[in-house]
Amino acid sequence: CSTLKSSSVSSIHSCNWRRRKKPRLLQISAVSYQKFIDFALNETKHHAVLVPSPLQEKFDTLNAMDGKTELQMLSFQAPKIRLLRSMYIQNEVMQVLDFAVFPKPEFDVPIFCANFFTNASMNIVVLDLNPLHNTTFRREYKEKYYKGLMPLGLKYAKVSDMLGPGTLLPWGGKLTSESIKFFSPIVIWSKFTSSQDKHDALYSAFMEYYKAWLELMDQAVEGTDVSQIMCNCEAQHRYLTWRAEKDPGHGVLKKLIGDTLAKDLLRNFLFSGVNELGSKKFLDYFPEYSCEDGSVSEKRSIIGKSFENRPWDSRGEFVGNNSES
Ligand code: BLA
Repeated sequence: CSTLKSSSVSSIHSCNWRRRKKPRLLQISAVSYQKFIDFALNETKHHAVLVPSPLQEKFDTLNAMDGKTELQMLSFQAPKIRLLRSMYIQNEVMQVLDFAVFPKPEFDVPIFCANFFTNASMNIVVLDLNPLHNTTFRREYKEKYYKGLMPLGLKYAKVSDMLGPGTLLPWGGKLTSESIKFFSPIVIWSKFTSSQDKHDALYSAFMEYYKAWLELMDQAVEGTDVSQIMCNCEAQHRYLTWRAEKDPGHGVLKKLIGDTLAKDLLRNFLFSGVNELGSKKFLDYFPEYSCEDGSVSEKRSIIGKSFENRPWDSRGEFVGNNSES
């Protein structure tokens, strides 16, 4: 199926199908994340001198085992950016973007994170400035970065969460509970069927969030306190360790390029730094995943899924599941 049904077309009241309004169909080929990448790279060039990352030589274009899917990888670095990398996957029935920017450990700026998965029936979207430090316990970190971003977050949260179902980028419902710690109060987490309006809203959110991130980066002052830099480094390593092991995209990648290549891509490209920024292992950070024989549990979540609704209030205070009925 190469067409997507717009969500607004079901006319269940009509008893005569012939008279139904013609559904507005969105071709999967009409969804392209290429323009997101082009925007981000162009915009970054206005703020920093990007140079290709050494990773670019090894990770460029990959053809999947099905002979129909292409994976395109891009990677850069800049004076304040340890790694800007993008992976764009496309075939006739699927479009995936995984775009992230990791600051150098001298900077405690959040990690820019855009993960969009689109197939014929569904879009799964995470867009965020992932905090390096916990925004509930490290109040000063939350103040420093998210206080000023709350209006932006609210603009999209209002559109998404407060007007009820059928609106632009609604909260995606329950998710792996462990993931929420890696998200900020302004995260856009959404699941929706494709429509032009929703894809336009997503592009606009992406542009605004990315510009906001670039401004944080512009203002960021290089840390000189060694213990602070080490703390940033460990926070980034913990994040990379989590994602290299438990990211929900693993299954799709393994299917496309096989276990060995997928693991290589995850550890040496997408979450590059996991082998270099620290020596702790997954179970050192997340001991609850330990099996009796000392191996890492294959489960994605130990706690299970939660957060039916957005677990932050309009001031960005974590309210957990309180808002659930
Ligand atoms: C689903 N992707 C999800 C979900 C989340 C994310 C929260 C819902 C399932 C869950 O609760 O785990 C994304 N989770 C994130 C992100 C972070 C996190 C960004 O913890 C960051 C800290 N998604 C991709 C890529 C692919 C992909 C590259 O980003 C495929 C190559 C696929 N994501 C994908 C699929 C699902 C999904 C297929 C639905 C399947 C599932 O829920 O297991």
